[in-house]
Amino acid sequence: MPEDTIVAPATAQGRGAISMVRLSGSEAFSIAKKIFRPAGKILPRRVLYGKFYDFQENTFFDDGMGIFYRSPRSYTGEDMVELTPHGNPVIVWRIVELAVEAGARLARPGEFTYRAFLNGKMDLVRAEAVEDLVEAQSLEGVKLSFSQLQGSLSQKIEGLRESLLSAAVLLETGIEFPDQGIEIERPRLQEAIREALERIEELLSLFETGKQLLEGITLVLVGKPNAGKSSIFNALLEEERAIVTEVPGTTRDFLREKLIIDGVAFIIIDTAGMNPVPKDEIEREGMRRAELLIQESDGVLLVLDGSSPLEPADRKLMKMTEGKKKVVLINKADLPLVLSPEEIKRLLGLPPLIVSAKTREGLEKLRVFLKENFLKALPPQKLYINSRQRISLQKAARHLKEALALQAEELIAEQLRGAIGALDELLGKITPGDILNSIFSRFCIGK
Ligand SMILES: Nc1nc2c(ncn2[C@@H]2O[C@H](COP(=O)(O)OP(=O)(O)O)[C@@H](O)[C@H]2O)c(=O)[nH]1
Ligand SMILES: [Mg+2]
Repeated sequence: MPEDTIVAPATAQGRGAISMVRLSGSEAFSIAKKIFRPAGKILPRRVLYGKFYDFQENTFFDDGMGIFYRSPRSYTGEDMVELTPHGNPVIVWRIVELAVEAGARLARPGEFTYRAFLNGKMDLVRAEAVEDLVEAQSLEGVKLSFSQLQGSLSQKIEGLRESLLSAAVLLETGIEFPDQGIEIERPRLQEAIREALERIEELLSLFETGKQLLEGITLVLVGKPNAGKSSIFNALLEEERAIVTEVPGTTRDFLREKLIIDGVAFIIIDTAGMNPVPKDEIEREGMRRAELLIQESDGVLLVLDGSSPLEPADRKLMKMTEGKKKVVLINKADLPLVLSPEEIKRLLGLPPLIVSAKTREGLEKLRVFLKENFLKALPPQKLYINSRQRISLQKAARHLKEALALQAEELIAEQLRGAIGALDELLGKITPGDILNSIFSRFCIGK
């Protein structure tokens, strides 16, 4: 079936040295040739210099490079052209317009990758890795998604699927042809299932780290009014983002900023109107929201004012953040210290860091501490799973656990098939269309 030809800018909007427009589909070459006039013969997969031609106005309007890819040797697996004019959105959109005029259709977000998936160029896991690679917030996240794109997870899943499939086939053959003497060794079967289950649980354990590396580790600044939360927020980010005032409780909304420490992204959140001893409904609401934020975060930075004694507000926050991963900061170390670090350590069971947002004393120590304490160990094999993949793996694990508890061979075979189905779903072999649509429409490439 000849697919319609799609076109879209492949680079982000904005000005720069160059930009790229991509075309894919059966008419990609003929449409591109109307707009791009190469100096020489068109050779596939070669960088060609040429001029951009406006066939409506009969003028040349730019020059640059073009690459023509013959199906199936292209990103999408279809005939594809990449045009690289100068980086001006006016030029980019004129090329897109002309391509549409010549018969192409504007691509939907993610459609190039969707076509690559449909044409067997990549499975669903790799397609998702493309999106993660573009969205990753830190270098570690980039490395991780690139490794995923290379197929590290896909290969693991394929391997699992193979071993479950051969177990299922063996079982089913034994059931269907009982007199052929196919002996199913139950202990070996159990062992195979148990091993598969173990490998799945191992993959499931990667979820959190992957999320942290790709999206960043969220940390909420917690402390009574005037403890110095906003000052620390600013000092960490080295810019005056949050409003620092002498009137307690003045920061009105949540501020989120990204902080990269050695290639790892942290999302630091400065809370609004956090007052653990609320005076009115607004402050009560602020506190409710802060509590939700704390629950959802990966950890908290508990800020104490070192220049004044502990107050009920401090104790309340300590109680509220009990069991949460945290760093305790004794701030305002440039002033005479009233709080005793030993007492804080005794109260909270962990040694506080002594800092000053004003002089920046101790902030470097804080950065090192964050990097070393908040990231769960880096995954040794550079694997991760996203929440969609986690659901499929959980489903597979449930089937395998069920299989281990069963006696009748028919029933065990059925559970194995269920587990294989869940893995197929993960790889996109049998994923329903609406799920695929929602996955690919998230892509920002080609938008
Ligand atoms: N001396 C001193 N003052 C500080 C320090 N950190 C914050 N402050 C002051 O404490 C007050 C409250 O700070 P702010 O960051 O707005 O506190 P928040 O309510 O917790 O966000 C301001 O007057 C700050 O200048 C510090 O390290 N040393
Ligand atoms: Mg503040």
